[in-house]
Amino acid sequence: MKTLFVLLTALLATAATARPPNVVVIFIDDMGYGDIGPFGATKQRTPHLDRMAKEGMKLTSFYATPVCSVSRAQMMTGCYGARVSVPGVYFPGQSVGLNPSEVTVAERLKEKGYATQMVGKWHLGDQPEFLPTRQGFDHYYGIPYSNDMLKKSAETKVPVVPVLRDEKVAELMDGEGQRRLVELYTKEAVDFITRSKDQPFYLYFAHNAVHTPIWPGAAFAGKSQNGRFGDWVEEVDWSVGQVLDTLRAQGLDKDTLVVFTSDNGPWLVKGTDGGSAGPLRGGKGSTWEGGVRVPTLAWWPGRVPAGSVNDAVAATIDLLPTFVALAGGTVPATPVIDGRDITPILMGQSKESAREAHYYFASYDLQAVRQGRWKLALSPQSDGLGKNAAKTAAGLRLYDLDAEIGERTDVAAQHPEVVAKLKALADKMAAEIGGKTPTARRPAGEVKGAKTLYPTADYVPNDVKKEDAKKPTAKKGAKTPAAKPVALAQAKPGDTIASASAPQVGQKAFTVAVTVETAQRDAVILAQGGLIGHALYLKGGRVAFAVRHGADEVVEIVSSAEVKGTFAVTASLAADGAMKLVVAGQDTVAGKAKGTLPRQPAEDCCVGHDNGKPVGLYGELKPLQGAVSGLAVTAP
Ligand SMILES: [Ca+2]
Ligand SMILES: [Ca+2]
Repeated sequence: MKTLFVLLTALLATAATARPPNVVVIFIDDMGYGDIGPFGATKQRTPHLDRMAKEGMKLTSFYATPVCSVSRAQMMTGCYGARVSVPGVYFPGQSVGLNPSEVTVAERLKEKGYATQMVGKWHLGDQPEFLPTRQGFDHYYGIPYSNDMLKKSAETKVPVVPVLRDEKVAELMDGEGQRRLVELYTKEAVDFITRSKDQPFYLYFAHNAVHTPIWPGAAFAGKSQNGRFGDWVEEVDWSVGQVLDTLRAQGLDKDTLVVFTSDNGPWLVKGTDGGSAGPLRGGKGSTWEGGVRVPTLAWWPGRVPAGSVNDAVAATIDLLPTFVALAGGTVPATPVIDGRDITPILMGQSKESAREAHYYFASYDLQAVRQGRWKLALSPQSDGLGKNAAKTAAGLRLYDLDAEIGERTDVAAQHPEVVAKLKALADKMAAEIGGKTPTARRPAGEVKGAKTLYPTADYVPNDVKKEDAKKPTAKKGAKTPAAKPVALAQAKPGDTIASASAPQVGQKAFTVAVTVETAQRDAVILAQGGLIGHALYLKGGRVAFAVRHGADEVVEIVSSAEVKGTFAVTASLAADGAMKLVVAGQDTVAGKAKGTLPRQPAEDCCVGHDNGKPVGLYGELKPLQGAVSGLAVTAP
């Protein structure tokens, strides 16, 4: 009798703890709301995603954040980026990253016995302490940041990105080499699934596609009706098909939840190399819907209702608690997370958001809040990163997203009670984790002696950069270094000068002079700064000069004639904001910025490239292949 009882108990235990589902997240970089078939794309074909949607659920109000690293932090921690001190994008060799003490979804699933693998773009810090293998992943294969963050190899002088296997550089990949990326990543993902079929597994598959530069594989190049961007979307679709087919072939389709989503909206300033936000306003970098609402599908045959659509508000922050719940675990009450279990939404049992409201942060600035159909905008919003957009009116604006998804009509005056309710929610959240004096923000990870993952010829040590980053916050009117001409005469394309050592151009008139020799029609000549700064570049064969005062405040002037071969340029910004560009001593154009730059640009001064937030309205962000001479930035 006793034996039988033990046997029964064992059987019941087995039934109660049936194998938890495998979890696969396919995360695309910079894919817009309108870029795949299930969300209305017609220019590129996505048959595998079309099928995934037919067999699963379309989530039409699913949110990432305006930029890469923040969305990835949210996915990993279940928290808004502002809570875990991930406000923006990380660059190679930075001393900061997602704090290793944060408990990631990979760590939580590993605790539950999952095999964990990450393939692709990490972007939560590239120092060893921050890598996926230190955050719960058994193994890692991929580029640890964006595919446009190439740095010159010290050995070959060729701009490359590193492909890591676990924590070691497996390959240094140049631009053209990225044509192999989707295929390499897909093989890695398929191998992992095949190898792990006998235990629950978590695969986090984060493509570098379809972020610029656009490098579709040879089999896809020239095949779509939407240029190389469409080609790369079609290759990503192929990759999704490979993953789903492998799950079917291994008999794992009924045991696996697959979520397909993107990290932010399309990078609109990239033109045909950027995607489409469909009916939404704005793109990457924006807290308008187009910047953050992303095309999302959930698939789990037999569990997620086939062919369903759910418009409940959900987000990357909800994935951690959902996966942990499906794995039979619970997320502890502390440290606090922002996400909630959305299993009832995915299973078609609920059309209600699992959270009281959704908060739209741009860095630490809480710009908007959504509850149900209502979205209250609290700050002026730009249309996107590097986009020359009209600045929106300040003040509270209320949009009815059910009535008008494109956010054009402010209905605040008609619904004062909704405005008041949402404003109160926003104030509470902003006090907690927004702004400069939050009450509940946790620290970022930080290491000493940061360096790039491979010897680079164009890297400025991080501790120098950090000091620079502090300088611009000096109070207005504070003493700036003695004004004197800075000799850049020795600088070559590819050189980077840290902010503190760069020409001091805050709050003063300045002139850039240079002679350029190149056959290119699009290339950066000089870029100083990011959200604040100036840039000189070639755009469609003409010379352009841009002065930027903020995300959506940039004035660009362009020479009237095309240039060829070797030409001299001077560009100046006067104390009253007057801009002047003189090419070859004769072609003169003028413009008007709102004044001098308010402070010294925090980002680097880059010769022949732009390594950070784009200053100029580049047609194409291409490094200069050619020579510069006599480069000088003088601030009298
Ligand atoms: Ca992105
Ligand atoms: Ca951790």
